[in-house]
Amino acid sequence: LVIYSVFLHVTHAEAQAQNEQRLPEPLIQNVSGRDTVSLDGQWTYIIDPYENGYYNHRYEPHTHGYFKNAKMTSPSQLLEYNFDTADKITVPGDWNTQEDHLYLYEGTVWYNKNFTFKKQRDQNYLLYFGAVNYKAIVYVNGNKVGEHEGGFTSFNFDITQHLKDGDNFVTVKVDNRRERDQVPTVNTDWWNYGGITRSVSIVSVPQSYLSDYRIQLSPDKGNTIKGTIVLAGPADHKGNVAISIPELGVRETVKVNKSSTTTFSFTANPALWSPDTPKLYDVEISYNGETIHDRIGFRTIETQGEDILLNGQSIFLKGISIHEESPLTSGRAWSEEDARTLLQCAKELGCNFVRLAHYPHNEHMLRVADEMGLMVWSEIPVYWTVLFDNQMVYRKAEQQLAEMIHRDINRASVIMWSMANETPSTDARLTFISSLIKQARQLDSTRLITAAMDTQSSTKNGILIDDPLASEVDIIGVNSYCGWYVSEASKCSGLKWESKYQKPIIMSELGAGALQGLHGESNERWTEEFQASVYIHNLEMVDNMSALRGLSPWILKDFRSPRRPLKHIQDFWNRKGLVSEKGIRKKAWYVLRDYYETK
Ligand code: GCB
Repeated sequence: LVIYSVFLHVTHAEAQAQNEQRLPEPLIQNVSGRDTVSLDGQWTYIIDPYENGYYNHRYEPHTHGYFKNAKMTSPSQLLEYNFDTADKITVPGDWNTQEDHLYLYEGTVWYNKNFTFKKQRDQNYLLYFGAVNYKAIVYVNGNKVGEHEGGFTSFNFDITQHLKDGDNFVTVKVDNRRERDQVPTVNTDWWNYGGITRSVSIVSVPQSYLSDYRIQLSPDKGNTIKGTIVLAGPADHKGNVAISIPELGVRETVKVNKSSTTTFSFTANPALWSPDTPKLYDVEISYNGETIHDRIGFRTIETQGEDILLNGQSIFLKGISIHEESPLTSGRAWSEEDARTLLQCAKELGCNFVRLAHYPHNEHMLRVADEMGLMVWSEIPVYWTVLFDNQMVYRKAEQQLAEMIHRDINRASVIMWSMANETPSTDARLTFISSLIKQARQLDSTRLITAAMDTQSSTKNGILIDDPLASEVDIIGVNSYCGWYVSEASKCSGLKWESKYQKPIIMSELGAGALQGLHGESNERWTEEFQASVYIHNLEMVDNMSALRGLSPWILKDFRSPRRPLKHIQDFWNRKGLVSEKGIRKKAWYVLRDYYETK
């Protein structure tokens, strides 16, 4: 499994101007378990709505753009930017909630950070970004080292040849403009937070290094741990990879030859990971002088008819949907503390499952979910109406899918990959998502595939799940807003659901909006009573769905959305949270919590 950061958006002119050919680089896994130098903290930034630091007045790429970080060397010199006197911004973090004038900004912002460095002999250095929304062009000491598209996945570039002993600087052109041919496309229901939204670090690796590994319980043999190791780097691959799991008495040596991928398997009897006993094992993997630390849980996941089996046992997924928004700072969430607060909130609701909507969340979320025993639905932002008949768009979606799977392949919590949310039932979309599914299964045959669908048909007394996409997935996700966008709450309990497919169903969304603290009758929209009533009736409804194996109502916490302008009620917040943006519980919280207590 080797995933490459693809340079999707280099125009001919750009390529000429930069005049460079770079080989794609393997994506590195588990950066927190390696030797790193953090570049988090204060950076300086320049807002550049006209991309003046990139293009000249003929709209050709500059050879001396802002990435050169030029300094005045004589009093007569004309220089119209200066990172040394520019304003400061914190990385990681979105720009929208750090500066009032950036709240609604969409466009280019240049980031710069000065740092000192000391190189070690025979080491290679990878500059790693947890995520940059949406497009990043990265320079080290004025030299372009690569670019990346996609706002929620990690990427890295080998910067060894550009890094010096002593003073260095890294410059990033970040552009969060929404475009029709992007993934996601222009139209979503969440805030388009721009910036370097996750951590940045320099990872030190040997000349031949382990870029990627997977270690998991064999799906078919209970007492076997199987794995793959992938090597990368400029030097030849040779020697041994040592894998140790001290608590299991495992000390395995895997011989590598020149080829970059080696598989292995060994006997072991780990205690299985589950929400009740989220057992994780310390794992150490050593190769060529580098030792990588991880904590890995072992479990199996499969479906059988309409059942979902965790470690061979049928389970019901008591879930909640979550956006990656901080309960602490009210911007994009990125920290371990954010992850703990959000997931603890889900635990208090009685959840054993979270749907991380609608894009890959930061790695802390998955690691904390591993620890807390929360099963995870992880998704790529193929949302609503991306350009399904466009090959380039497909490649962008596939790249994000590969990057998501690659990063979290060793997380026991992740039990399913979601390909899409609420896409229209057309032929082009079916082809597009079916290809994604094929790709996902190739990259990871050990997890389940799902997609959230809102394309059911009406029947005389209910709803029929008949979307052809449902025949492609392992678990059918259904988004349905009975009592909010359609019908009335009291009519929902009687709705009869049928499915053409013998597969487990998850009600991946249901819900209603309420302004926390607003009270009234249960038929008064925006009151907590209205929301609670929608929940009461929908929970009665889902109890009659025979193939239902879980739910993840919409949503844990109110979240920012430009689609929600209603003054004094929404004020640009989607109010379907069970808790307010400040974390205060609404009535519907207790309805769902009580329901989960009975399950
Ligand atoms: C949906 C979408 C979700 C929206 C939600 C809503 O169906 O999947 O992203 O935020 O409805 O509030 O309308």
